[in-house]
Amino acid sequence: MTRLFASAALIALAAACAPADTPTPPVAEAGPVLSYTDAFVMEPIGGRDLTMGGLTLSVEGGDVTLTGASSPSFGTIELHTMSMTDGQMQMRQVESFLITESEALELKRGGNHFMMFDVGQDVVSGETVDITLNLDADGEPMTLVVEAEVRAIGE
Ligand SMILES: [Cu+2]
Repeated sequence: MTRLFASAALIALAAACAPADTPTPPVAEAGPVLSYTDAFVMEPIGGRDLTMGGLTLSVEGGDVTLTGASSPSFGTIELHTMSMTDGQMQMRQVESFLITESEALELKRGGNHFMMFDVGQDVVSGETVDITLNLDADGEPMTLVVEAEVRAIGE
């Protein structure tokens, strides 16, 4: 009787450790997995032909580097940082941004951001535009298409 009880408890424990609905992929196939939130683009102000955008990009399973971005809605997208120079905020183009498991990449107004040039007619507040992110995962190129919401100033 004692033996039967012990076996049942062991089976219950084993079942709890390996729930059937969460299969574990083989380690060899597990690469970095990206996810994003808050992808946006600002509607250009006063007919200007440039604007900025951002998103929060997280990774699990390894570090990745964001090396660039492109979109049918823009001629060019650059990666920019903001820094204080002689008491003035200045932006500067950079080659890449690193994203690690412990530190998500946050591109936003007033900080690191996407800079967009040659803005298409479809970049209108309330619409969404697709942006393709080019990434590098330890030498392996990756892409991620994100859907960015177009916002007007004040939204
Ligand atoms: Cu900029």
